[in-house]
Order: sequence, then structure tokens, then C-alpha cells
Amino acid sequence: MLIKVPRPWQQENALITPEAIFLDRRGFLRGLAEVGAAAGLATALGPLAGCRDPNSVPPPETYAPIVPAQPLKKDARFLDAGRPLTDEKLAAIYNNFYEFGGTKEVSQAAQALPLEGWKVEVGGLVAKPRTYTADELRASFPLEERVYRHRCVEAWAMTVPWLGFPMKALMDAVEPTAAATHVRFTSYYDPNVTKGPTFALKGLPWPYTEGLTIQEMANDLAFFAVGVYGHDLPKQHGAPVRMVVPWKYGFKGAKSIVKIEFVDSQPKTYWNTIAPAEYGFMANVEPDVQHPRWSQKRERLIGAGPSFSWQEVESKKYNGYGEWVAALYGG
Ligand SMILES: Nc1nc2c(c(=O)[nH]1)N[C@H]1C(S)=C(S)[C@@H](COP(=O)(O)O)O[C@H]1N2
Ligand SMILES: [Mo]
Repeated sequence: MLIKVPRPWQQENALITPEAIFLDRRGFLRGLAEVGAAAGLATALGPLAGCRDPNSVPPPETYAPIVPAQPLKKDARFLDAGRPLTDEKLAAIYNNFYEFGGTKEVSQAAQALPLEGWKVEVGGLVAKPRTYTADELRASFPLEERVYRHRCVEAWAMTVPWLGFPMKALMDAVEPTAAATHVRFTSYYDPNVTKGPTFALKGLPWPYTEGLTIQEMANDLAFFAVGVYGHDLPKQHGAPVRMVVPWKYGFKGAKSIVKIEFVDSQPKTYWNTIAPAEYGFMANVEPDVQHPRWSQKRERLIGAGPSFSWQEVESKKYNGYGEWVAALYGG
């Protein structure tokens, strides 16, 4: 059921550049220069890399459509994000996936991700540990569509129709014990495949990990996506299954998950270990909390057309999802 598409784009790819915006000063400055030149926003918002070739990845129309085992669940509460969808071609070529490179142009490199035989091990402090194949995950939980706003800590944003199931459904299936307080999610990592920026692979706390509290995971909004725009997740979006927690900055949503562990303390996570001041474990979208290097008050909503453009808009607390999640944080 996973997508099988021809792979001419899998040649050594010239688009990966060895800089990472976060870790490399020159890359960071270049990002700012691009933005500055285009919109004069360099000092107001965070770095924004361009993306140059919308035709560099397999076009979405070649992706396998998702055929849900049962009719797709639709819940009107989660279908209107209050703004137009981001063009799917643009969402598919403007990505963060450090395992495959330090720029936004990682979609080609990410095609190396091997989906065959994928397993997601769910364990730790649970009564019913279980290892799921990707197909079993889809078959075990009714799939539904969720149109969510996405806000990266770098102050770019998009609007995406995910397909998947609530995290709560998986929690209920494995039955966390009373001792479980947090959950840790681990992304696929194999240095022979995930050849990201070479400097960034050394000495950093790979694999990519993220975490939530049990209460956050049980929230109605917390979601596992297995598809997007009506078809399987393309690899660059985190196939075959990724986290979506839309009230938090994008980095909290780990891609290509292989392990989910229920634990009894706040787990160590990738970005929080590298730069705790910029990537708080409990971070949510908080326009009034200044990022050490830029304001979070506004964001760049990337285009509703396939070419790279954006519109600057106000950021909202909890990315506008306060109605769902404010109670988690004391109102
Ligand atoms: N494994 C992994 N997951 C990841 C990342 C990453 O580098 N590696 N980047 C995160 C960040 S910073 C963002 S903004 C989103 C981007 O998701 P998208 O590329 O599907 O839009 O993925 C998140 N999940
Ligand atoms: Mo992000």
C-alpha cells in the first residue's frame, strides 16, 4: 500500500548544499539576504530559504491515492483552517528534514528513505506493547482528514490537509500505565541513508527525537499523519507516519517515526539538547515570546500557488488553537 514511484530523481543530487541555516552562520546570513532583498523583512522575521525548482520532485499526481479501509472520517471541527490551503507542490518542495540536508531543498534527497518493511515499535510504560507495520497502523485506526495550520519556529507557515488518526487512538490501543508521564518519538536514522549535511551529522544527538506530555498526546488535536492532500505522505513530509501537533512549532512534529516510548520523565529530545533556549521542550506557538534571534509576532504564510511566494501575517498564540489546548497550560 506504500507508494511505489519511478526513481529517476534518486541520482546524486546537486541541490544539497553543505550549509544549515541554524548551524552555519553564512547560510543563515544568506537566508536573511534573500529575504531582505525580496521583502525587507530580514530583521523582523527569522531566516527564510528560497526554493528554486518546483519540478525537482515527483509531481503529486503520481502519488498513490489513499484508499481508507473504512470511509474517511470527517469532523467539521478540523476541516476549516480559516485560510486557503498551501499549494501541494509548494508544500512538497519546501521542507525541513535535517537528516537529508540543511536547506529547504531536501525533497530529492529524502527519496532515499527506504519504506519497505517499515516498523513502528510502541512500548515503554504500557500494558500492551506492540510493533506495527506501516500498513497495520493504517488498518488499525480509522483514517480522517485534518486541515491544520503549520507554524515553523523559523516564522514560516503553511496550511495542510493531513490524513491520519488521532494520537489518542494509538494510546488507547497500547494502554499506558499510571507511571507514564511523557512520550518520546524517534525518527528513522541510518547514517548510510540519511546523509544530511556532513558537518551536522557529527556529534549531534541523532536520531531526531521529540516528546510530549501524556496530556498533550491525549489532546484531540494531536495527530499521526500517514497521508496528505488525499494520498500517501511523500517521503519528504515524513513517510510513512509523522507527528502533527499544530499548536506547537513545527520542530515538535517528528517525521518518519520508528519508535514511540512511554516514559516517566521528560525525555531528552534532539533540538532541545542542541539549543534549549531556542527549542523549549514545552514550546508552543507564542507570538509574544521572542526567539533569541527574531520576533515571533508575525509569520510568512507560504503561497497558495506553486511558485514560491509568501504573505506576511500575524502569528496567533497556540497557532490559533487555544480553544483546544489552552487548558493544558493553565488556561
Ligand atoms: N525527523 C525529522 N522530523 C522533523 C524535522 C527534521 O529535521 N527531522 N524538521 C521539523 C521541522 S523544524 C518542521 S517545520 C517540520 C516540517 O515539515 P514539512 O517539511 O513536512 O513541512 O518537520 C519537523 N519534523
Ligand atoms: Mo520548523
